[in-house]
Amino acid sequence: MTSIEHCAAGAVPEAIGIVHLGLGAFHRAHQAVYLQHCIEAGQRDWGICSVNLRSGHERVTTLRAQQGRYHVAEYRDREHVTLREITAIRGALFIGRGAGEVVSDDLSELLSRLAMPATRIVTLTVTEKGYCLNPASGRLRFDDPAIAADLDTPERPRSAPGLLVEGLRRRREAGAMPFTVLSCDNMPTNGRRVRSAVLELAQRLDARRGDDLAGWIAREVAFPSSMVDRIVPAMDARAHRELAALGVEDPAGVVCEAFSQWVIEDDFPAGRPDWAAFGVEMVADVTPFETMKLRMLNGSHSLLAYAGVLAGFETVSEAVADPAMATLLDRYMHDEAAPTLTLPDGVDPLTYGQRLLARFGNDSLHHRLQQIAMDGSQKLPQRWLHGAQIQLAGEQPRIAAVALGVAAWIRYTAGHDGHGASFEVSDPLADTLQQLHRRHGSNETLVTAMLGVTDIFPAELAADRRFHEAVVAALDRIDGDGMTAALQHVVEHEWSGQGNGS
Ligand code: NAI
Ligand code: CS2
Repeated sequence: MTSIEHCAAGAVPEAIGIVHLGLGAFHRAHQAVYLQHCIEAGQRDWGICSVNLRSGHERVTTLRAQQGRYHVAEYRDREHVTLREITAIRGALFIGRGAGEVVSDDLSELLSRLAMPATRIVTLTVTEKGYCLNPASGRLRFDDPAIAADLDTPERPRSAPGLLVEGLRRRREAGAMPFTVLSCDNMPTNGRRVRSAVLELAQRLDARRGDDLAGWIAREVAFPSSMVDRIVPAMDARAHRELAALGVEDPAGVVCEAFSQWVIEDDFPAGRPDWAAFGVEMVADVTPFETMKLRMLNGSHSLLAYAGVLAGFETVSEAVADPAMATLLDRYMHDEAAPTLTLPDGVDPLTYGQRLLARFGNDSLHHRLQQIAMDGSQKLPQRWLHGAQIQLAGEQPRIAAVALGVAAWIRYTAGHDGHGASFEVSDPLADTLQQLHRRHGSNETLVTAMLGVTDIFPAELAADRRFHEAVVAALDRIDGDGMTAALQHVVEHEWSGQGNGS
């Protein structure tokens, strides 16, 4: 019998103070929930106008039809759920095209909204690829079609960096104070990354227009970094049935875990909600939190995703229930990731890791491994590779789990799961990776070619024989004996005799 705590919305925002780019599941279950608390407490100027670019037109129309009202079901476990009603999203816009045609275009409205002084913060969850950055270097990709288009028509931008640049240009023109830009995506130093993307684009445009917008942005605009954490699986028919079982028919509803964390650098010259009153940690430097979360949580998630799909599992909770998989994650976190971190004050890596394993085991969520496996090219550097580089620079490098992970990712990118079924690899670099699979017959040359993709792998890591050999050996084992046996081999040979959490 599930016990349901109902939290009905008691207030609606009176003004829109935040424009959000990326009206996905995570935004609805994380940022909007924190803002709901603020609004309920009387901070009524912090309503959100949420925007989808390129994809998610349906979500915008659904939310509009519900006047922005929807539900979030937060599961502690199967027996305990909190059902919240959210009214924080006051506007929903879409700018994009469907099948080559404009399906709906709220661009003018969005640009006006960005220019309004009432808009004091622009937040983003556009996924890693939405920033149009080279994942390894963090530099803006001028060859990205969205950036190339924005360079041609900067007043009609379509990319996230293009919208920020044009929005800020309009603010400067109107003599308005700039908005603060707050990235809430899983990227290292996400504030600095979005800042450099915006500056690079503005500089290129300045050179054409004889302007110094980039100089103004560099001086005037704040780009605090943030660490966000809450597991929010993509909504599917099963999750909607669960909502229905709680008595909620809500096409815009979201199901997630009860845990939630948000750590933000406190740099908001134009003002901000009093988030700290509702559990948000406002800090001077978010780096230790961000690095810890990316390597420990997201690094483990990616291990589960690639090894798990090849081993025939479908969801996170199923995969982590496998003892060998749980040992792999435990040892990865403690032996490989934790030693590379400067931990935030008071955080014990052992406890943090054990809590992560418990969260992964929450079987009230149906978190598909294929969702996490998406866009690996954008995720690997910050989740595994930076840590592996630190390990390899040390005296006793521990890289067995990451090497197994990279080998599993390589095999995964061929597009066949543990049951032999084919799937489409969803990744901006999928074509490049699949070409490499077609060109290289032996694992030795395939690994060399894959590690040679400089958009993902730093040259120094690709050239490290120890890393290369470990990946080839793991890939040979996956191909020869299967994923389950390859996993068992690592667990027995690398960590035999060590219990979980030791
Ligand atoms: P989602 O699939 O529900 O939404 C993705 C959003 O990104 C949509 O609004 C989509 O329009 C937008 N988007 C995708 N490609 C884009 C592009 N090229 N340019 C501009 N916008 C683009 O995914 P969800 O769950 O909302 O996650 C989004 C991001 O939030 C993640 O990539 C991650 O960085 C962050 N996040 C997600 C968590 C989760 O558990 N779902 C937890 C912590 C962070
Ligand atoms: C996941 C994350 O999809 C993924 O790649 O690793 O979105 C994860 O669910 C969140 O970061 C949890 O906070």
